[in-house]
Amino acid sequence: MSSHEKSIKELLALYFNVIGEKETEIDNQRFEIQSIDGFNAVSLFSLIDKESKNFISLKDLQFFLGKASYKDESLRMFIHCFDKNNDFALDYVEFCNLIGFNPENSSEGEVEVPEAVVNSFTRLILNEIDLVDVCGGIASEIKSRIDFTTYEAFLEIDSQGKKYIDAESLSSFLEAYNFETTNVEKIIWRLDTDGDDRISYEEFCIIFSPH
Ligand SMILES: [Ca+2]
Ligand SMILES: [Ca+2]
Repeated sequence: MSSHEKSIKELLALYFNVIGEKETEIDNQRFEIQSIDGFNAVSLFSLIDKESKNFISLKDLQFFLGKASYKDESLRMFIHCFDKNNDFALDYVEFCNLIGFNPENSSEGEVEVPEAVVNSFTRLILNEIDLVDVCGGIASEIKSRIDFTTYEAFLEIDSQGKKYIDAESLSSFLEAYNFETTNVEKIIWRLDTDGDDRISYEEFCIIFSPH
């Protein structure tokens, strides 16, 4: 590492790049889980939802992860990423989104969950928690700069004034900092909460909210 302190713009580019790299890794993990013989989304959900509440809580995930090492706060943040209705828990559809599975393809049955599925899903959650930690660290660093304002940062990326960030504007931004642009769709998928394939200013503000 050089002693050069990164500029806000450099940190922003790094933030998006980290998401792209991690999201690619997680995406492979999602694919891996579903290709394991005996994978059944309903059964995996039921295994984690210990008391058949029809949702997965933080406690359920703590129990599922057992002795794995992670911070509870990061686990909570990770749940928040997939908790569309903000009730601090994951229902079946939110869970399916997490593993990239179409809930319409669910099949009945409380079959036993293969060990390989449990292990693969554990790795997926730990990867998700890692993503929360690394990105949270970079976002904190950005927010700690006294000359940072969310709107200026947004305009740096939305250089054409479209009022949203799409694959095109994000690619140009990352290119300017010599980062790969192959993962831009995955980055947008991660940060797009309303599913229009764009990052609006409101969605951008969520990343840097000053709580
Ligand atoms: Ca929820
Ligand atoms: Ca959006």
